[in-house]
Amino acid sequence: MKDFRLYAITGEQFHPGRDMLDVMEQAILGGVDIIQLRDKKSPKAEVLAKAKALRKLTSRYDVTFIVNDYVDIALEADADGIHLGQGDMPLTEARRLVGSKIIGISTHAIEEALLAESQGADYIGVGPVYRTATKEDVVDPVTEAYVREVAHAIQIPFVAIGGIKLHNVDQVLMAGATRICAVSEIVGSSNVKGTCEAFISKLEAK
Ligand code: TZP
Ligand code: MG
Repeated sequence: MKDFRLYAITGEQFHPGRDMLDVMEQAILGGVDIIQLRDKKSPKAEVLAKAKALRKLTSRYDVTFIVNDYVDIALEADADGIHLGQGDMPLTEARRLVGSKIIGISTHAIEEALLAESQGADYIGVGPVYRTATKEDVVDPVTEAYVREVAHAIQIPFVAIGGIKLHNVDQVLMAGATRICAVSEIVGSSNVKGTCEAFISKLEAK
């Protein structure tokens, strides 16, 4: 897959009254190079419509586009890939359906990371690094120790996620992350583009 540094995920609850496509375009203009549609609430037809709109937007900027949870929507919207959690469709089954598209897998422990890598995941998510209210199910933070562990043990790209803010991202980079994902800090910002630019300068300073 095309490599990336700053990964943004949609979180419409963080920007009431603002258009999701506008927010994501500001994120792209600020330097985000991969976007995930994550919508666990809307009816599927609406998720599909959002996926198609985001596909158009990301194509215009040559930004990678990933759909969370829904393999069928990823295929129908011609996303670049899908992102699956530990409780979703098994990676091997997803691979049969999406062929060479990107498959990202959420991991919370080194055994999950190694399994995802051995089964052919294109990248893994590592988190939640810190406490976050964005994820509905309560999961204990994996802490910077898990980031350090993955950085040593895994060859495929990994992205740190969960509670990452401008004020603590340096610690995550110090632990060995070179790719960062943030939801609330980016889409909830009153200056989405500026926040992304600030993340990028920290990633570049590393
Ligand atoms: N997976 C692990 S943590 C998380 C997801 C989707 C949410 C991260 O959101 P935030 O607002 O950046 O803490
Ligand atoms: Mg999922």
